[in-house]
Order: sequence, then structure tokens, then C-alpha cells
Amino acid sequence: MRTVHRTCPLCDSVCGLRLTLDDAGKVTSVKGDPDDPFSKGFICPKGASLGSLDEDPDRLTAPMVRKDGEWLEVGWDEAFQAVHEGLTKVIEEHGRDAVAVYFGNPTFHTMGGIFYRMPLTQSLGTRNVYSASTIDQMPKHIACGYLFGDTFAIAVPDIDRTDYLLVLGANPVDSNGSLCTAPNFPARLKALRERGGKLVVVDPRRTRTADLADEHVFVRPGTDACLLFGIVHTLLAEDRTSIALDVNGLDDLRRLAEPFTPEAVAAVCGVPADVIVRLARELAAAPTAAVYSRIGGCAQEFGTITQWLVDVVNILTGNFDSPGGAMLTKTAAMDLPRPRPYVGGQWHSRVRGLPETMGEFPVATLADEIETPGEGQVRAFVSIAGNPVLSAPGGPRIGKALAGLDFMVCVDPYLNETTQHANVILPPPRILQMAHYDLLLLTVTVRNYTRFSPAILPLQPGQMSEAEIMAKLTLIAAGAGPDAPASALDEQIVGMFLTGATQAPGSPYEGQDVAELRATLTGDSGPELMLDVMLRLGHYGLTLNDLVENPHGIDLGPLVPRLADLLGTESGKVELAPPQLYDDVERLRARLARPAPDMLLIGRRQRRSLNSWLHNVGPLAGGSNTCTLHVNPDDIARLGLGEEAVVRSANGELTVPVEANGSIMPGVVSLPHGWGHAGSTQTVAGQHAGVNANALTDESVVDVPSGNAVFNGVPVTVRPAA
Ligand SMILES: Nc1nc2c(c(=O)[nH]1)N[C@H]1C(S)=C(S)[C@@H](COP(=O)(O)OP(=O)(O)OC[C@H]3O[C@@H](n4cnc5c(=O)[nH]c(N)nc54)[C@H](O)[C@@H]3O)O[C@H]1N2
Ligand SMILES: Nc1nc2c(c(=O)[nH]1)N[C@H]1C(S)=C(S)[C@@H](COP(=O)(O)OP(=O)(O)OC[C@H]3O[C@@H](n4cnc5c(=O)[nH]c(N)nc54)[C@H](O)[C@@H]3O)O[C@H]1N2
Ligand code: SF4
Ligand SMILES: [Mo]
Repeated sequence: MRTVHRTCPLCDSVCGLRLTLDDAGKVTSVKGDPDDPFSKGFICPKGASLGSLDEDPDRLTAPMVRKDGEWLEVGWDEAFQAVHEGLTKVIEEHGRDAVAVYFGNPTFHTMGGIFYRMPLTQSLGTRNVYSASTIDQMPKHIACGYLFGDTFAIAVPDIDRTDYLLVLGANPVDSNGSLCTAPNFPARLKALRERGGKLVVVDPRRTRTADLADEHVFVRPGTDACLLFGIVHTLLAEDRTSIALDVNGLDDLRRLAEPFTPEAVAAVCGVPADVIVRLARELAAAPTAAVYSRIGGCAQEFGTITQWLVDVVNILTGNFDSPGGAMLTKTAAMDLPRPRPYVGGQWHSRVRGLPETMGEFPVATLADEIETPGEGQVRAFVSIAGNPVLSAPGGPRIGKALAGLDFMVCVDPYLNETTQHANVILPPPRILQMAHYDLLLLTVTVRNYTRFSPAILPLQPGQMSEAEIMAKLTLIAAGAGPDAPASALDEQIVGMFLTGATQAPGSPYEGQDVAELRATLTGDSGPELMLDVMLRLGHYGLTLNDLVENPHGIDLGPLVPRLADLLGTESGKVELAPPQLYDDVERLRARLARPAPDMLLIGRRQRRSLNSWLHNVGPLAGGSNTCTLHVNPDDIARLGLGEEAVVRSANGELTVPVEANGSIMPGVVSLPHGWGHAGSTQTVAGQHAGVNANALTDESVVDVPSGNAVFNGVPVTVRPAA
């Protein structure tokens, strides 16, 4: 028996875990790590089943190649040879844009995924780059790009010190938080109230987060932008602003907010005008306050305006970049390099002409690019840690499109709804065999904090680390062939990092010798060496070794104001009313006049689920973790619904079990996503298949500025199943 510690890699909360293993390396218990200064022993049911997940017998253990419809286990050499042949043929015959790449959510929870995302993208040299960002948080990036010139100037609510928290479209008690890394969210929310603060939740469902709040406000899905404009309008009209930053565009903001009086937006949002006015006054009057919004305020028709106005309210009330308000994390690793100021729409997608954002096209147009013939048609697909058939809007259509490709390769531990269409699947090893560092999630922590976890179990003969798999793919895409060693690429990347730092004016490494610096680095893999450089160049001058010596993590103190480090606008000021959003405000104004459809569909994250891929873990299955349609009892009576209902949208139709639920707003139904495993070879998931909610969502509708998918506020009709 031995006890080991590592960060949980599953969600954004980065909880420290304490695991015990037997001599054979089998996990015998998983508990929260009480010595982690940030998570302090917190654990959720998912983290607690990390052992079952890690040891899932359905995880792939060897590379798989599909020949004549049969899956065969092969060696790595043969697998990479097949990838080389498949990709090279498409590139030679149709050019690099004929290869599309997709990075799914777990890409950002593994070191191999994060550190090789850029190298792989660059070596593929295609414009067809897609990621889970455009089915998730792209509106937030774009809003910050326009406001602050920096797509990563994403502020988090200073939840441990704020006096007033307004949560719009997030349910952190079930999701454990997102773009706001705060282990044990429930305790932090309770503490807020215990110290006399106020918590308000705006959501079309009375969620478990709302249950902890002082006040819950129902909002009609997709109308938060109107509601926030009503708040902005009130703050400006009543002269309740206390702007503490150097801003541009206050008059333009006033003009844009003019039509959105509380009275004008009330009917659209379903929120009474006097409530909107009161929320504005409370936000202005609170000693400190923060507005926080996630998927409900991103993956909807006006996601970018919503996210923009979230920070506008934070700024107008004097609560941006100051303690107790919305603040920017000061990470241990150096800030990731990115172009500033942000410029979007540098090129456009071939079929629908949708603008590129942060170098990506919207996942909502992936199927168009695969299906539509012509110069630049996508014929090969590289999927890293993604399951777009279940997770992207119009998912079933993506499945059909993938089936018609010339070549497809996936890096994924499972044979699932997406990877079944691949020619080659390259499985990463077990979770406990991977070192862990949350390069991205640690940029949005509510305290400055860092933690690195070395691999707990060694790789066995015949296994390959995810980093090495990614490096090999990168080399193949770059034309170096299937036999080029991964280590050569690692050294090249580390060398580039160091050379850049020796040449950057003001860098701690300016003018130093690259070879000498390289000799000081430690780390057991390419990503670890890269991390060591990023830590050494970071804000605290830490090294990887410092992190190894502190296996429970290091508390780096409360958040401190740091907008000045990140602000990248041309004017050097915060752009309160970015001209790039004017057209979209017009689109929103038109929304004010649009009649509400009879029923609107929203999503629902389940506590013991994680997008599409934890449904095969026995201890998490069943109970509340099933795929049902939540319907308000009044709607059940009005529509005469029985045990099952037929839900129809512009895109598709599903028959689903009905679950009466008084906490959902009348006129709204909720279906969780990530289900639809019928016919799956995954034993447990196949038994609790559920249906694919994204058969109903519509890829032809996007949040215009970001191209983000619309999962919330989808017009549907609901009728009893025959
Ligand atoms: N209707 C609706 N749809 C939604 C949402 C919604 O709210 N409503 N939410 C959206 C959001 S926020 C997101 S982030 C997306 C997620 O969209 P995706 O990332 O496309 O989907 P996931 O279900 O997270 O799929 C993760 C894949 O990674 C694999 N995987 C797991 N661990 C590893 C690993 O360590 N390495 C590798 N290489 N692969 C691994 C899993 O087997 C699985 O195939 O879904 C979106 N879809
Ligand atoms: N248990 C669990 N945890 C997860 C995940 C999971 O699948 N399961 N996924 C992870 C991922 S990838 C992400 S991105 C995060 C997401 O983290 P969250 O955004 O906190 O999670 P959701 O449950 O999607 O919360 C969205 C909330 O918005 C509400 N909503 C829907 N439409 C609207 C609207 O138009 N306006 C408003 N105001 N509210 C609306 C929904 O009812 C829901 O309560 O969670 C992460 N954590
Ligand atoms: S909250 Fe997230 S990080 Fe923490 S134990 Fe649960 S799944 Fe893991
Ligand atoms: Mo997500």
C-alpha cells in the first residue's frame, strides 16, 4: 500500500486528491487532499471515482486500426505508419486546408494536450482549426479581446472577499465552476452569505446554486443581454456609476444602452422592471460586488454581448480589478503569449463565410466544411480528446460527415460515437501514468495558487505518453515522417522558448546563453521541461523543482490588481463600447420585438457526469444521472404529457422520458447533453444510453461575433409521445 497525491484532472476545480494504491498499482481509495491549501480536502463524486475511471476495462490499451470495418489492435509503429500514409495522401492531393483538426475539452486538462496544441496546429498548417472553445467560452474571449485588447484577460469573481455576487447562467454547485477555478464552490458561497454578503442567481431553473442564494430570479433563456443592458441603462440613467479605470466610450455605451430601458426589456426577459432596477441599485451600493456568468450566458444567441456587459457592469460599479470585485489571476507560469490587441475575423470559413476567432472556425460549421465539395473541402480529420458527435450542435450530422472522410485519426482512450469513424485511434495511457499541470485552469483561480503532480505510475512497455503521441503527430504533420523521434521536437520547442526569452527585452533571461540555460532545466518529459521554463519566466520565479518539493500545491496569496500587465488595447484604455459589437447590439435590438416561442430548450449539467465521457463509470451511473427532460408541472398539464414526450426543433426530433420538475421556469424544458450512447461498445454507457441533445440544437444559428454554438434558448415544440 502507498499513499500518493495528485490534482484531479476532471473538471476546472483542480482539487488536490489523496490516493492509496496497492502493490499492483490498483487504486484502493480516493479522498480529498486536506493539505492542499486551495481545495483543503474537498472532493466531489467524480473525483472520488477516479480509480474506477482509471481502471475502466473499456479504456483502449493499444493503438487501434480499422480495416474492412473491423478494429484491430496494432503496435505504435504500424499505427503511426497508417497516420503518415493517410494524412500525407490527403495533403498531397488536396492541400493542407483539407485536413481539419479538433481539440476537445480534455485537451486542456492534460499536459500533452495543452503543450502540443500549438505545435500540432502549426505543423498541420490548415485553416480548418476547431476546438471546444466555440461550443463553450469563445464569447468570453472575444468580449475580453475587445474590452481589454487581450482575449485571456478573463476576470474571476473574487468570491472569497466579495460582498455581492450576481451569478447569471452558471451552476457551480453542480459544475464545480468554470472560468473560475474555486474548489468547494458551495462552501465559498455559504461563507459569502455568512459574512453578510448577498448571493443572487439568475437562471431559468432554480438550481442547487440558486438554493444557496438569497434570491433567485427566473430569466427567459437567451435574454441575459437584454437584462444586463437594463442594468447598465439604470446605472447610467440614475448616475450610479463609480468607474475606477481609465475608459473610452462611455458616451457610446450610453447611446447603445438607451433603448434597453428596464421596462422595454422586462417583457422579453420575463424579469419585472422593478427587479432589474433593484439589482442595478444593489450592485452599485454594495461595498464590493461581482457579476459572474458561464455556459448559460455564453452558449446562447447573444453570448458575446452578455459577456461584454458582465464586465461592463463590473467596471461601471467600480468592481473590476479591485479586491472583492472581478479580478485577474497572477499565475505561477508566465502569461501565455498571444497577439495584442486582439483582432478577429482575419479570414473566413469557406462555406458560410464565418469569421475566424483566435485562429479557429466555429465547430458549428465543421459539417459544412466536410460535406460541401470544392477547393478546400475537408477530407481528413484529426481529433484530439473530443466527441463532437455528441457535444457539438447538430452532432448527428457531424457523425454522418465524418463517416464520409478519406482519413481520420483520434487521440482518445475510448471507442465512442466520434472515434468509431476513425481509421486510427491512438490511446493515451492511464490517468495515473500522466504528470499533471493545469496550464490554463490555473489562469482563472480565485486565489493565486499552483500545483504540479508527477506521474504516479510508470509507463509499461508498449505504452506511449500522450505528450509523445502528440509530438509524433506533430512531426508527421510537419513532413518528418513516422519514424522521427519525439524527443527531437521537445528539444526544438524548449530551445525556441529559451531563445525567445534571451532575445526579449526585459526578460529575466535577456542576453544569456541558451545552452547554459537548457542545462539548468529539470523535468521527465518535453512538457515538463517547457513548464520549467514557463515557471522560471513567471511572476514568482519558481522552478519545476519547487513545485515537485511542494506536492500539495503552493498558495501564492489573494488576488491582486493586475489589469495594467494585460491591457492590450491600442488606446491603452479599457474600451467600454467596442465598435466591433455595434452591429450585434442592433441584432439584439431587433430581438426586443421578436415574439417568444412557445417552448425553449436549455441544457443541464449533472453532478455525476462530465460532458459525454463519464457515463461508463459504474459508481456514477443511474439515479439522478440519467437523460430525462425536465418539464414544469404546469406545462405537463397544459401539454397533456405522459411518461414520454416528443421534442422537436428546426433541426430534429427526439423522444425522451419526462421528469416533472417544479424548479424549471414554465415555457422552458431542460435536457442534459453528452448522452446518446445507443449501440456503444462501452458496457455501462451502452446500458444507460439516453439521447443526443445535440440532435435538437441548430448549427445554423450562432452567436454572431464569436461563432459560438447556441445550446440554450433553442425553440422547440413538445407533445406527448404516441
Ligand atoms: N447541448 C449542449 N452541448 C454541449 C454543452 C452544453 O451545455 N449543451 N456544453 C459544451 C461544452 S461547455 C463543452 S466543453 C463541450 C465538450 O465537447 P468535447 O470536448 O467534444 O466532448 P467531451 O464529451 O468532453 O469529449 C471528451 C473526449 O475526450 C476523451 N478523453 C478523456 N480523457 C482524455 C485524455 O486524457 N486524453 C485524450 N486524448 N482524450 C481524453 C473522451 O474519451 C472523449 O472522447 O461540449 C459542449 N456541448
Ligand atoms: N458535473 C459536471 N461538471 C462539469 C461539467 C459537466 O458536464 N458535469 N462540464 C464542465 C464544463 S466543460 C463546463 S464548460 C462547465 C460549465 O459550468 P456551468 O456553466 O456552471 O454549468 P451549467 O450547468 O451548464 O450551468 C449553466 C446554467 O445556465 C442556466 N441557463 C441556461 N440558459 C440560460 C440563459 O439563457 N440565461 C441564464 N441566465 N441562465 C441560463 C442553466 O439552467 C444552468 O443552470 O462545467 C464543467 N463541470
Ligand atoms: S470538483 Fe472537479 S476537480 Fe474537484 S474532485 Fe470533483 S471532478 Fe475533480
Ligand atoms: Mo466546457
